[in-house]
Amino acid sequence: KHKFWETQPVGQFKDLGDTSLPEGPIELPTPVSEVKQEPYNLPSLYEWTTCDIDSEETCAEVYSLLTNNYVEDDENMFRFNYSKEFLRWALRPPGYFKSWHIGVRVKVSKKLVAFITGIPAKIRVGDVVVTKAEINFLCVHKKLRSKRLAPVMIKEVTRRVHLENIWQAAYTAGVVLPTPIATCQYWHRSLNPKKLIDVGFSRLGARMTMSRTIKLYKLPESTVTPGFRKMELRDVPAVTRLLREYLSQFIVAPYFNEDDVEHWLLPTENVVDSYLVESPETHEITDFVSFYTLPSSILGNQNHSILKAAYSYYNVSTKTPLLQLMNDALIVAKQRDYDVFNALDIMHNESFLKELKFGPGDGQLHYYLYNYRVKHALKPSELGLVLL
Ligand code: MYA
Ligand code: JJ1
Repeated sequence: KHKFWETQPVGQFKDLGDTSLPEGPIELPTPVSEVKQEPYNLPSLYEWTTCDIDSEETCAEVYSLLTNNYVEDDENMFRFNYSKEFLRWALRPPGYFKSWHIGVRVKVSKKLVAFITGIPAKIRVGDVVVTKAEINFLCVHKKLRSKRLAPVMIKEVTRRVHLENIWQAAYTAGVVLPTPIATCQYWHRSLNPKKLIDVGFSRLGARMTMSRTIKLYKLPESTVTPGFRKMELRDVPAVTRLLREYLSQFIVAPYFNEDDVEHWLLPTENVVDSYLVESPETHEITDFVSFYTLPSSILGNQNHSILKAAYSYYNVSTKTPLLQLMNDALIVAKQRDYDVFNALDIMHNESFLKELKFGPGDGQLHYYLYNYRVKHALKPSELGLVLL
């Protein structure tokens, strides 16, 4: 059934529930000198390219490939539209490798027709800290689908990760593959219900009118938590301490240092937004909320072409109730004209989703590890990791 995935060091469906298998790496590393030195073979019309995402021209090519060919919902009404600034942020964290930003071009025309990326990151699984690659943005042009290009791209990124002496990876997908470590549900909070209904993102509920719906989702004009403000560079040490302590309660979570926090959480206009609560008395930083900006193209609507979506990222509550913190995040997102605020049912998110009028979406997100077995699948609430 999975001709490719059956050959890979991932948990196999047939091993589900076999508790005799040990937790940890499935295959042992080999010396880097024994890693295949040449790229995998592509069909003869295509060639590998390393994408220099710093180059405006290359970044625009990647942007356009993804904008026209990346992930859609199950009814093909919306397609992720990651911005160029977002791609640069997502692909250049501390210690990134340019060689892990891999494209495929048509030899004759040089047109970019496929893409896959890795970035290095540390993750903690139980008590074990693992250096891994996070794989994302796997995309094959619509006209080249089902030709088994994806397995070649996955093998090639694996080879380049191995060349850096890294042997594990994490990734997420909307499709079921062997074998998810967790399956999470998307939830959506309407901020601009009229537009969401007009474009088919949501529907008018039974016995609801448009004006009752607008009233239902109304939010205060301004945030309510005293000491709520945008995160700044000077906050990096305190936010790192807060986040590390908070993430230690989840079974799988990133293992962030200050450089990571500066890169991933310091606000970047239209990419990532972070707010914190600084106690007006002690000036202590007690709470934190963040979201990233990922618009979707609206396919085939006369009146609207872009859906502006915020995605819940890392949130920490120690003093302010998480419910209140997230309500303030919704208020900020509404002020900034987002149409919808999305969240997964991971970490402690279940505690606010229903009360803050999020509704379950029709999409799921499956989390995977490559070459690392976990004994039991995790509940979403045991997961402390957000991939972009
Ligand atoms: S998830 C986002 C994926 N992208 C999209 O959904 C965009 C729209 N779709 C496409 O561009 C294509 O449909 C893609 C497949 C490129 C997805 N993850 O070439 P094919 C398997 C993994 O004929 P195509 C993200 O970016 C499929 O089961 N495998 O198919 C994370 C089959 O194998 P098998 C996938 O449709 C990516 C084979 O590919 C996925 O033309 C993580 C068919 O190949 C998927 N999302 O192209 C990648 N979809 O026969 C893994 C299909 O066995 C990383 N397939 O069932 C692993 C870790 C690597 C590093 C390790 C380091 C140590
Ligand atoms: O956005 C998603 N679904 C929306 C739109 C559905 C349109 C028809 N298919 C949805 N809307 C309902 C919202 C409603 C608001 C009021 C309260 C009740 C709910 O459900 C879904 C997620 O739910 N998104 C996708 O399907 C996109 C793909 C998700 C998989 C992503 C793979 C990521 C790749 C990783 O790198």
